[in-house]
Amino acid sequence: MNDPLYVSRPLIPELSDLTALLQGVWASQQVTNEGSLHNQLEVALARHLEVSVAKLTCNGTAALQCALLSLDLPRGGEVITTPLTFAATAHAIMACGLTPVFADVDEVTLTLDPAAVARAITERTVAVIGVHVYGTLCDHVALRDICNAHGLKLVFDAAHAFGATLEETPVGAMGDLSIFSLHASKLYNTFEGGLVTSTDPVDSQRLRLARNFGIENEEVVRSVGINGKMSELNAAIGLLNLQKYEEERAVRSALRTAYDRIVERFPGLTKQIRQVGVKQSEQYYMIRVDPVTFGAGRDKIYTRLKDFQIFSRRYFWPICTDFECYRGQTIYSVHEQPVVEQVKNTVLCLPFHSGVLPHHVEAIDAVLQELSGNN
Ligand code: T4K
Repeated sequence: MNDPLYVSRPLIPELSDLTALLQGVWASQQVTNEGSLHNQLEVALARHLEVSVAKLTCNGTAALQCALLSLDLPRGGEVITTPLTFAATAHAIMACGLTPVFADVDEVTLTLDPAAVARAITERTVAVIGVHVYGTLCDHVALRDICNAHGLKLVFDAAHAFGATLEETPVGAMGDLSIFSLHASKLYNTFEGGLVTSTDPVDSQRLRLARNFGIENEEVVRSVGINGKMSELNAAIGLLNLQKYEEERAVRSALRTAYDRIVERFPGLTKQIRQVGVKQSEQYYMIRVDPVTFGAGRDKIYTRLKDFQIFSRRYFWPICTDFECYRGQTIYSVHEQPVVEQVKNTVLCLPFHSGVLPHHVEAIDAVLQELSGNN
């Protein structure tokens, strides 16, 4: 039996490098609460992502919560987002005492459709969260225009888009705030971790308050906050992985090209869009399967790959409005049937990391050939 091949594989630093870096932490006994490595990593990430503010958190969900808390939005306000995302996006809105409202996705990019957002706006709307899903970037200019016109805050969930750029614009500089997940499943990771970025230095102190219970000093709690802090252990991993990350990204970029060549051969399969002027984060490789034209549905491919110990993922099916907690909520759309209701049954993420070897790619190709032959 082959070793299992998963959709993600964490980038892990050398253990000897990690223990060397942790010597100082052990000596100082400052293991969390804005320790030295944590602060070094914030400086390094701000430089790397070309933003003036980069605030670390203990995970991407906490980053979303800290971002929303830092904006001081009125309780019960509505936040428009996409249902084609990880549960965390909607849950973070709820956890901050706000209400998620779902809008449809664009047919091509699968990111939040600005026209659908415009339909979802009410007098209670306070913010929009766009998700750069699979690393495909939202139309940040159109979303900005809508938000400006209605006085709304704009946040980007860039959990999948670390390091992406659109021409001169780094992803972390889009919107009012952007959040990143640095979870082990992410190309650039700290095992568990998150990050909020901004181009406005004023946000720095608000975000620090939000991730540390709102504590300003020993005597003053300024605002509502959570424990969203990153430990020195995670920061050490982050510093070391920052040195290794571009190498992994280059491997994935080559794998994307190899996958694209295969996918292009099959009518009924659509490869993930390559956006003009975008340097991709290389977080996920997503395909869409049209069961009629291809000859088999997405689930058949998913199941058959498992026979070869290849574990693809149907991210993000089920979508948020299929979850019990959001079921029945409207998906605002400019179409009679929301695009996302059809798309959710067609998306499949293939294993995408440097552990994917030529024989894995051949096995995936063979499965596609076998199933497409079932026409
Ligand atoms: N916004 C968006 C758009 C997100 O996608 C996410 C997280 C967030 C916000 C919230 O960020 P965090 O709070 O999580 O930082 C995984 C991740 O746990 C989650 O971070 C991620 N998105 C989501 C898309 O994927 P699962 O339930 O699919 O994880 P799991 O355990 O099945 O891992 C996926 C594969 O990765 C496994 O098949 C094997 C491999 N793996 C995973 C881990 C944890 C490893 O090889 N080693 C590991 O240690 O959610």
